[in-house]
Amino acid sequence: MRHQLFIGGQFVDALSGETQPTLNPHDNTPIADVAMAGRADVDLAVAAAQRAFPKWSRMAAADRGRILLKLADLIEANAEELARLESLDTGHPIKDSRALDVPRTAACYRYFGGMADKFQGETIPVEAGFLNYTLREPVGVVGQVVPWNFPLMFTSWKMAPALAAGNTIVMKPAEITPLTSLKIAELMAEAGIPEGVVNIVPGLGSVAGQYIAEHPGIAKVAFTGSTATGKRIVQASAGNLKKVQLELGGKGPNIVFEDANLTAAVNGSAWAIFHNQGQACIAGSRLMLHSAIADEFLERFTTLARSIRLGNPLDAATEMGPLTSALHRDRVLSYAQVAAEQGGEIVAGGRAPVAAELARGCYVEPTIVKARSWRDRVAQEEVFGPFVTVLTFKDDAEALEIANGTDYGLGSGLWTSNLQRAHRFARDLHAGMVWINSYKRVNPGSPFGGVGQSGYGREMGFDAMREYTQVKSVWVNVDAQIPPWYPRPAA
Ligand code: TAP
Repeated sequence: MRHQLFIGGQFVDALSGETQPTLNPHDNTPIADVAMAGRADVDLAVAAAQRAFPKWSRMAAADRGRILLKLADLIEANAEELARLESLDTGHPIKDSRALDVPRTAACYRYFGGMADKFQGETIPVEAGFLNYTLREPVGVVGQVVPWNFPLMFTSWKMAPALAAGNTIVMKPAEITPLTSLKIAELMAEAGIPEGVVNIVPGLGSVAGQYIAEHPGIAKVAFTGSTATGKRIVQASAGNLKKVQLELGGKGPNIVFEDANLTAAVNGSAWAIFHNQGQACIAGSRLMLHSAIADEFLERFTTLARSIRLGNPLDAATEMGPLTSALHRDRVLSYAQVAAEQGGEIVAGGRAPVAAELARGCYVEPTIVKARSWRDRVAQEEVFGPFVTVLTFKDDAEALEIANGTDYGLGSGLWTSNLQRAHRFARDLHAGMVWINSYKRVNPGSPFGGVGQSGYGREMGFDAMREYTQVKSVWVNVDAQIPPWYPRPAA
């Protein structure tokens, strides 16, 4: 198979002719060759998006919405193909791609399709004789750079609100997981999104991604990925003072108090870290246990972790697939060494599975590490794999100190039956999202994003529409008052 860039409504080769294979992380065999965009291709994509902007932005909002609703229907009609492509390219277990990634993607386009003609400006009560109102205008051409962990869903989180608000798009998927973005481009054309409104340019982050962040023709850049790359994007965006939206890393505290329902907490905490092989910015990667229940909890949690079925992502029985690339697998495994060097205890995993059928893939066993201190590297750095660091605490004050003791502030969770404690922690946690007696819930209506080194701006909900629009304030002199500043006799 061979895939091209999508620019100006056409699938085209990169001007350089360059391609790169995308690999199946189950066995590292090539799935397809994909064209790699360079700077000249990004220039073409920006020019196409600029040409498409006037018509798309002035189209009746309800008509833009109707197109997005049709796209949601087409995603559902092509659900199985999208689920298989996503699993093949990323390693997501097919049961998750079917039950979560594809339905959530359709739901996101449907939500913002419905939102398109409901997001509005305001009238402001100002001094007598004047009408003041605001217009929410699209920003222009937006650049969007997404990572490899949830390519299908994350492109919808970025493209749906941007399109509903009337922007046009240059999107760069991660070079290792471009396949579902290119399939969505095809469905967008079928849904009636005019040519040039969405342009997809797979390519290297250091080339195509960096140039999107620098490009003078792009008015805003929205990025999901590592904090280090996010900072590079902020620097690159300074040339034309782009709006920047960043959804970066996390080291989510998942706190289990002594009064929690342990069955629910064990199950939810396993989901918090092991879903998608732990490759999630909101993963509950710091499991914090009250000392009174720590031993019992850890025993049950370890038994559950060891029972998770690893296997080919295309097998419907698989509960955990491979990590998305060999490079990343090696990075995750290197943290077992980091843990050992700092006196941590590896309770489970910390290695690749030994089963012969998994030997060529990017697999890592569910890994549980007891850290000596919450200041250790394994309790501070984002590992981004099936790797959970266990910490204990003795009371609420210590729990809060540990939970807020990182530079990140994205997802967080707590398990307790004490209502006041639950809301007190919801207030005091340094985080963009808090789940109480649950973990990792998302919905297109609920704002998603972080604080501190986890970035700024919010995806989804009304907040996403605010991110993809700018406010214009309009003043009207309705009583035709003559300004009093230079009183002179009337002519
Ligand atoms: P990043 O470098 O942040 O990659 C994310 C996206 O940014 C990819 O599309 C990448 O392109 C692109 N990119 C890379 N350099 C860029 C630049 N200078 N300008 C613009 N775009 C650029 O992440 P990674 O290296 O793949 O993973 C490293 C670590 O980042 C992970 O271990 C994890 O801790 C974190 N991470 C976090 C998230 C989330 S959801 N917050 C997602 C992925 C990774 P290419 O990949 O095509 O080069």
